[in-house]
Amino acid sequence: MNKRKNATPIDANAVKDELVKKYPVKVGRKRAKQLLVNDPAIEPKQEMGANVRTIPGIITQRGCTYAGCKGVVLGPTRDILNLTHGPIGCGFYSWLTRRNQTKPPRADDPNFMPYCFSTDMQDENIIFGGEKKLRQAVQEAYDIFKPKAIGIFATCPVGLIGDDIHAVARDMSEKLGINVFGFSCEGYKGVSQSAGHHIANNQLFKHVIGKHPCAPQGKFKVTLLGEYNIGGDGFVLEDLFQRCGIDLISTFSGNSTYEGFASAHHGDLNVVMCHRSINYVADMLEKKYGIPWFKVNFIGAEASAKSLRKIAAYFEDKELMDRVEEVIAEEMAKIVPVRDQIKARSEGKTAMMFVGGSRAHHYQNLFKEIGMKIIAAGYEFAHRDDYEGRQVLPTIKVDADSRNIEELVVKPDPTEYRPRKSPQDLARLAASGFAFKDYEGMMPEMDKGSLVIDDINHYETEQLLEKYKPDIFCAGVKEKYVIQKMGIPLKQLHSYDSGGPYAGFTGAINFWKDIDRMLNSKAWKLIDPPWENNEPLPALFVKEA
Ligand code: CFM
Repeated sequence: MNKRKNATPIDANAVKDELVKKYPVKVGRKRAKQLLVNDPAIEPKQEMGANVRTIPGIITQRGCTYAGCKGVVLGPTRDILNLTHGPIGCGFYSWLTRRNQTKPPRADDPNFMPYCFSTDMQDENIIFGGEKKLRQAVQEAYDIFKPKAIGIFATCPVGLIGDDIHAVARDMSEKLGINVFGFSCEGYKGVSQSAGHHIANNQLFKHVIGKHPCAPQGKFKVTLLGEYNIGGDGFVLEDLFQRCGIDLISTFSGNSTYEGFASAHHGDLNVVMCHRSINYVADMLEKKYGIPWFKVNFIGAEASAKSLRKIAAYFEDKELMDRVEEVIAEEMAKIVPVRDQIKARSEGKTAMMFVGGSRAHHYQNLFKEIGMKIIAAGYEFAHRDDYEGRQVLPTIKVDADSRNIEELVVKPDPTEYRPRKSPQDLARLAASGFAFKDYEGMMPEMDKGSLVIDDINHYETEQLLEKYKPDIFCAGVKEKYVIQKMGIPLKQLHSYDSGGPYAGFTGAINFWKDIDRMLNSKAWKLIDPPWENNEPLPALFVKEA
């Protein structure tokens, strides 16, 4: 047995109390609302504190609003020229570090992703204003690349000095005759990158979606929302859909194009992968164009099979259903031997995962399929609905920070609204077990007694590792090396380290093989974590009166 394993089971409530007690009283009170010992059966349901400001001084895992807008939502689109108006670091650090991939079908198709565009603001632009420089940059970008659309992204200093990026966008759009639009996604605009997703999607909805008049060909037209082609996940799904005979007309926004966004209103179904970043787009597409949506999950073999079956059942087409079953059978024949072989080594091992706004939930499936146990999980920036389920939406308190982010009022389009299913069809499908517009969230699927922590910080992470000694920890690059120095392997669930794809069936095999290697590497046992040999240095966060 691993010398670092605990002999007795851990009392999660005691761990929670201890974590919270270490803080100054006011801070502890706030953190206690974001730290729960899960109990899915309890009534009334547990309420998770989420989407609130990180307390200053705490080392959070979160990113900024600009990152969520420019890096996450628009980053994977290859033919919109994304121009950061700001200091060079903002553009540089949001450029491809997420490993989002793209594949233009022809060699001469536009692909701007290998470039990082920025106005490179200097002190004099901050003092005298940067609009002139921005105009010049848009002109220069147009002259060199002739894109069909340019997106302008505001960074913190732009908001502080008051440059009007939208006025520049309007003028330049008129002058150049292309679609130029701005994103007021200053880093401080919201409490996390989640606000940036919303700003990005609102602008796409206003300026791009619905602009392409010709409907793409296809019998079963689907748009995939919230799949960002990290490590090639989107490529796996494109292939899977094609083999099943499902026509993927648009993805938001993995391997995406301007035309794909502009054609999304021609789809007959929207399926949502990452609920956090895009659920409002699904709602708006339904209201404006009459396209129903439901949640899917292509992380995990069982989850992928279930999602494919759900799509086929929606279209109520026997041929499609049969083809989907054939593909699932082919894939499962490859999955089962690998899964069982790895499961023999991984069964009963423990994992913790603290990532983003959807993967801390989705990846639990992959671990469970190889018999592993999730002892603690949490999101960086998700909202209560991602933890507790969408039924809590009407009860979420709108605070000053969320009021800061525009909520679009959407009405049925006078010419393009066309309900894809009649109310009777929807009711019949619902009666057969279909859950439209629904997401149950992470907590109902987690074990009783597991810890759920929102916006975990570095201190809490270290404490969890020391107390629980999990077999693997999943987070991002900021955490990776600190945690590995403690003798615990860390799998990056943002960029997948250098691995992936992890979506669909082939992705599941890739993931299990990577996890198997990490769990069974002897290297970790050679590292002595600091708590084994060193006396802890006593310290207080602030001196309490
Ligand atoms: Fe959605 Fe994402 Fe995520 Fe996200 Fe992200 Fe990401 Fe993520 Mo990193 S859109 S919420 S802002 S699934 S970049 S592809 S991995 S934190 S869990």
